[in-house]
Amino acid sequence: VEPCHALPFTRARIGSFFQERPELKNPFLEDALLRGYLRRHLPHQAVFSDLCAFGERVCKEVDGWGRECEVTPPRLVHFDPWGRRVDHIVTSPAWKRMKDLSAQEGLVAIGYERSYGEWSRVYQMSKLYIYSPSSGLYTCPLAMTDGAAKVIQSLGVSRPVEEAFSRLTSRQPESFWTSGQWMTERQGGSDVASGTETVAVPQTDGWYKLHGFKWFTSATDADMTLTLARVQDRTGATTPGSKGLSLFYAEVSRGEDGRLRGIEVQRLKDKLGTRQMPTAELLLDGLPAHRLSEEGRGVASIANMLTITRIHNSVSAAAAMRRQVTLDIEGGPFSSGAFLLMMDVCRLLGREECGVATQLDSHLLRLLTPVVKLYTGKQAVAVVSECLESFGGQGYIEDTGLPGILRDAQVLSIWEGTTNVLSLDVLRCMARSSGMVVHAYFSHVKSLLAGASSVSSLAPAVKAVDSALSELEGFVQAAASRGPGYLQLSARDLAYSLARIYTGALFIDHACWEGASPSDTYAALRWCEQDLCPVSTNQRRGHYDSSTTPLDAALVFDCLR
Ligand code: UCC
Ligand code: FAD
Repeated sequence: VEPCHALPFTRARIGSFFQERPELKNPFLEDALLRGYLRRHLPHQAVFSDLCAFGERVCKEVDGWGRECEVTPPRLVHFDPWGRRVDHIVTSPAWKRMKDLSAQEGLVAIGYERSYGEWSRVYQMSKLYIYSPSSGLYTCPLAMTDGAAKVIQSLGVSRPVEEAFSRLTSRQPESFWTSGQWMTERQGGSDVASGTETVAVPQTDGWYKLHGFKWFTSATDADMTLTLARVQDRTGATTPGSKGLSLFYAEVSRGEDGRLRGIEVQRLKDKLGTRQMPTAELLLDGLPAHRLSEEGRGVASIANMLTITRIHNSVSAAAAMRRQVTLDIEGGPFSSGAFLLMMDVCRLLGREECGVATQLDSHLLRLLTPVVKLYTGKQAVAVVSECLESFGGQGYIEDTGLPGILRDAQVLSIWEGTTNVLSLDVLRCMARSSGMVVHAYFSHVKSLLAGASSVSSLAPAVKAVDSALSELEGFVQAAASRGPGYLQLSARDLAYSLARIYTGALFIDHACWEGASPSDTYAALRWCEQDLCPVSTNQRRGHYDSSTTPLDAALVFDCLR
């Protein structure tokens, strides 16, 4: 008989194999593509030192706070012990530390200080990219804060929003403010033009009082918000549709009785993911507000906020994929593609904000903002899911922290405009620019390819992008004569094609750079092996023909039998 101590699985012995816990290392030092991109475009020692130090802070300190936010979700206290209504949203100490950190590290401020001119946005977004997967979703309030600052700056930093602007862009934790973005109401968040019921009642002092119900308000512990409402005339009437919407600024503050001024927090949402962050339903019952836009220009005025938050969304999507890939191995080309596309949009944003954008840059920024948001949002769910699976059963175990990444990824394609709605936004900007946006796209992709014409190792990739581009050109010309219905049916595939072809050109361009590595070339070749122009493939299959639509509907609703 073997002595007991030599036998495995006996008494207290539980076997010798333990799966290694994935260890987070400095996300800046671990990311060759990020460092390569910055070496190429923003080779400032101070930026590298800051990102390296921040990366160290993220893995040693901040990542733990992010986990603390996940396991200590916010809760709502409606009443104080004596029965008085307080509507207090209690957040974790880690969530509060995230706010201070965001100010100290300049996570919003960098975009407005513009110390690196047109590359300041690339610097800011690089920092957010490192931070996002460890942030406990604090990137959500930061996105809205950035968006609010952008709206105020574009409409004019004057009273009474001067102070708000300086707080939103402050590096001092004691003065730093975050903003909300209250758009969605119960009748629907995509079509805010018909879904918004909130009314703004003019007051004698020039301010307004808002009455309405906001159905989704995230990071509701914010200090202020931007929101939409319909101004009532003397008879109490309002204008329906988009033309009746105006943009308002409101502070979230408490009166002497401790109650929120003009707001009741109905409840916190019980969400699939993003649990680290409060998302509330709010009754606005006389919320004091200042009208920021001209009457009826609410949607056009908040569009700047949408641009910024959609870009932040893409940063988070690319970062989620990247983090999963560093913890595991799946999804490499997708995470790199998302990075290049997202960074290029940040580059364009920086150029526009510094007044150096050409017309082509501005058209590209308008077109690529919905494209990058919708494409990376969808990719993130697929890539994160695949990475989870590669951990086997452990990927499904809650206290590994892995499932939360998948839950959080799912929201990236819903908020800030769903995939369908952003695909329609692509059509909107194409239609309203009399062909200029499309022209900018084609000529920029061609110029990126031209730079690679003599690089033989990239020839298959160049050929693939070039032929996909011709197919896309053919599709756009043919679709123009078939009316808006045809384009709407193809809108998703069109947006995906725009994303894949443009990303292919960016991969090629990056691989041509003298500092590029062989793996950059390989990544370009791999990216370009996929169907780069699904809209053309599906057009050939007849997917958008009028005869196909009723069949598709029948298939979905199962009435073909
Ligand atoms: O979800 C939300 C917050 C989540 C938390 C934050 C997370 C941030 C990321 C963090 C990372 C972790 S807030 C709710 C977001 N809601 C949406 O995104 C709404 C989605 N729906 C749309 O985007 C629709 O397309 C609408 C609402 C914009 C459509 O409205 P209208 O009124 O029907 O649109 P119109 O009539 O076509 O356009 C009205 C004006 C036009 O300007 P003018 O009048 O000058 O011609 C348009 O050109 O608005 C302009 N416009 C735009 N401009 C419309 N969309 C845009 C745009 N995207 N960019 C520039
Ligand atoms: P709907 O608009 O009803 O859409 C339902 C479906 O119909 C979607 O698949 C959509 O793609 C599709 N659809 C809609 N219109 C069309 C069309 N014309 N053609 C084809 N398909 C269409 N909102 C805020 O304002 N502030 C916040 O802080 C905020 N935080 C959020 C936090 C979380 C966690 C979530 C999940 C949502 C949050 N939202 C917030 C709301 C979010 O912006 C909306 O959920 C989103 O815009 C979609 O609106 P909806 O939910 O009303 O869906």
